[in-house]
Amino acid sequence: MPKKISKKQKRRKEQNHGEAHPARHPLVGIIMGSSSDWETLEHAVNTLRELGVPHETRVVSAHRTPDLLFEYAAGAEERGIEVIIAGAGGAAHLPGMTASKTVLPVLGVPVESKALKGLDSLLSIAQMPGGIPVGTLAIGKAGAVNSALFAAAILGGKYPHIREALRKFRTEQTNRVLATPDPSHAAPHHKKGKSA
Ligand code: RP5
Repeated sequence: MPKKISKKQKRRKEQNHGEAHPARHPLVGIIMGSSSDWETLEHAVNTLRELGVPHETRVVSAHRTPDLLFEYAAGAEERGIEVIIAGAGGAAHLPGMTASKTVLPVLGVPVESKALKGLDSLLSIAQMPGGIPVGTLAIGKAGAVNSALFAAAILGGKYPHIREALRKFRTEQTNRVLATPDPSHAAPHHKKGKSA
């Protein structure tokens, strides 16, 4: 028999887009190999903020703090994290090693490296052996933004308000493109090299 809920609970549920208690604890863990990766990963953070997705951010290095990496990855599920975004550059082992210690979905963001422009990061993250998947995004800012959108898409199956936030983001993006059909009249930031 369905459980009876009070008027107050019903009102709160309606305000919360159908969920009695929308999660306030971090659902997405964003980790990065170095604080130098922040200028890339901050785009993931900004996008999650825009979508209203609770998240946490940490520097966790596969090479410099391997024990912390194991602790973070192994404990994330128990702490209520549902998706991990891991960004790293160069010999980017962080996303793969994280994925090896958890069954949570891990999204890898290849950070653009100085020596090889992020191709090293991309291949290190994408070329996982069969059995331990890492969802690999594009190099740099575009990958960071998309990792957040992808995390929201995953969470949207369980949290209707996140799915609706994502739908709104997409509609607004479409409307922005349609609002400027002629690039010769566009604002200066539409010039080449400024997009994600
Ligand atoms: C990787 O090494 C990090 O993810 C970073 O992209 C790269 C360089 O780190 P720093 O030398 O700038 O700390 O582990």
